[in-house]
Amino acid sequence: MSVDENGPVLSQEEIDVFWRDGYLLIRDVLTKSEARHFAGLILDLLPRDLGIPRHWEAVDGRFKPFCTPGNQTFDGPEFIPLYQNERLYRVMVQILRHSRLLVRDGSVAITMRNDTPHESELSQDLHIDPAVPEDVDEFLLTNAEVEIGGCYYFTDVEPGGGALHVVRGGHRIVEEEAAAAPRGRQLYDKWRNIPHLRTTEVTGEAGSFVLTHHLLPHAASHNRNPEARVAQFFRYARDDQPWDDGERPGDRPANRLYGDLQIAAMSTLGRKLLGVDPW
Ligand SMILES: O=C(O)CCC(=O)C(=O)O
Ligand SMILES: [Fe+2]
Repeated sequence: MSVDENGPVLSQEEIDVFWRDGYLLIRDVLTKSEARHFAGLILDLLPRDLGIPRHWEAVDGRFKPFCTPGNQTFDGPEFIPLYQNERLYRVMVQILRHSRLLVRDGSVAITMRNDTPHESELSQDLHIDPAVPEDVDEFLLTNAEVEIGGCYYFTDVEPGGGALHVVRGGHRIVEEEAAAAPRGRQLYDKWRNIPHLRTTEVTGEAGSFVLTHHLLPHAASHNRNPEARVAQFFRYARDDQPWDDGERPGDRPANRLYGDLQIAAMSTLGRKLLGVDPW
C-alpha cells in the first residue's frame, strides 16, 4: 500500500487479489485514535441501563442499533467523515475504475462476547447483500452493476472475536451459478441462505476496512473474546448503477434530505458522494 497522499492507495497486486478473492483488508484507513473515537461514538449508542430499544436487532451478542425504527443509517454530522474518507474513496475508484461514485448504508454493529455453544462459528446464514433488488430475476453481471461494500473495524478483531466471515472467491461462484440457472437472482432463497460454501475469517486491526464485492457470500460470527467488535458498513456504487432508482430504503443518497449540520460537515467530495451536489 502506498503512503503517497495523492497517489494510488492500492498496488496492482492488491487490486488483482481483490478481484480474485472478492475481498481485501485495507489497513490503516483510520489512525488508531480515529478508530477509537468512532468506536466510542457507536458504543455510546448503547443505553447506560442496557435497556436495548425494541427497534434494534439483538441476536447472539450482536447488537444492531437503529437510528429510528426501520432506519439503520447513522449519518449524523459526527459520522460524515467516514462517508467521505478520501483514502477509501481512492481505493473504490481504483477498484471500480470510475470516479463518480455514490455512498450509502452507514449501518453499525456491536458484537459482544457470547459464550453460548453453537455448531457453527457463524451467527447469521451465509448470504449476499447484492445491489440488485430481490424482486428482480436476473443479475445483469455488468461492471456498472458492481457495488463495493464492506466495513470499518473500529476495534482490533482477533480470531474468534466476531470477525466478518467470507467465502474466498465466492463472488465468482455466485456469478457462475446465477448465470447458469434461470432466475439466478432467486437461487438459495434469494441468496439469503447459501448452504454449500465454506468461509474464511477476516481478522483486522482497529482502523482497517474490509472491502467486499457485492456478490461475495459472507456472514457475521460469534464473538468468543472479551473485546466487543465495533463496525460500520458502507457501500460505494457508480453514479450510473442501474438498480439505484431511489425507490428503496437506503437507496440513492440524492433522494435523502440532509440538515444544515450534516451539510456543514461535508467536504466537496462528500457532497458529491452523498448526492447533495451533482458530480
Ligand atoms: O457483522 C458482520 O460482520 C456482517 C453483518 C452482515 O453481513 C449483515 O448484517 O448483512
Ligand atoms: Fe450482509
